[in-house]
Amino acid sequence: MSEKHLQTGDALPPYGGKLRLFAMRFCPYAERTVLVMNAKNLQYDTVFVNLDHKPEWLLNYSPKGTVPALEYEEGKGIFDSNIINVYLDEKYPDVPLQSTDPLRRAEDKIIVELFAGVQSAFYTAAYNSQALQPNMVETYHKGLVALQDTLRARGTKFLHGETPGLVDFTLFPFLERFEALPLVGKPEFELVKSKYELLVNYIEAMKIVPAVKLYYLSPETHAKFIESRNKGDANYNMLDTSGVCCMRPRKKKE
Ligand SMILES: N[C@@H](CCC(=O)N[C@@H](CS)C(=O)NCC(=O)O)C(=O)O
Repeated sequence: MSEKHLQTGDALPPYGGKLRLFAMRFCPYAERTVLVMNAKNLQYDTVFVNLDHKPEWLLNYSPKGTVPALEYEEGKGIFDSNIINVYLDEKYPDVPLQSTDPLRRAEDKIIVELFAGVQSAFYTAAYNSQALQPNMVETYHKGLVALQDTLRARGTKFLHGETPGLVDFTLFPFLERFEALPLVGKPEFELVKSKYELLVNYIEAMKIVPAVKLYYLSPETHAKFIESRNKGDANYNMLDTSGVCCMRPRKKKE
């Protein structure tokens, strides 16, 4: 998979006959869909896009210009991580990621809904720190304590059960990024092990789930991206190695 982000003026690569995901490598919403597609063992292509200089064709798949968007058939797209993920789960039921119990599905949605305040505090801390208020740090920790309490009450390895489900793949991309906050000067957002033992163990267990491991990035890498974006020059292609190839060792001079 090339990690190069296509931008304005770049051509849309030819359709390869598989599902195709439009994403940005550091976007937590796009990661939700990547994890779901990996967990379901789906064959798919990924096209990364530069969100500061969007390719014109992105709007054909995502009218609001957001990622993720999924090309489910040539030229036809749907967008929004939650919409895409439920679609994928219903369309490809071999590896089901939601409970069959409607009440449990509703409870999972409530977990995601309650997490929104935590997410939003993260975004402010990472990308708009002048606007950060003490009550946002409080909201962040309250939300995480509530999440830990839910994990404890469910008593399973993951929120979904003994294997992760949609609810886990929806929250994890944010949990992955929270560990970068202390590295960008926000120590008050650290998940201190003594307070968050169960939650930290859960995060560690998620990191080694094969669907996650394939796409996981370290806190240091996330911190680098956050810092580049805050300097006004988001380094989308930080991980791209497609240009670094094919250098033959030079012959020694005789
Ligand atoms: N509700 C959307 C949110 C997606 C979203 O906001 N993605 C960001 C990137 S992480 C985006 O595409 N932003 C558009 C932009 O920066 O112009 C979803 O769940 O897919």
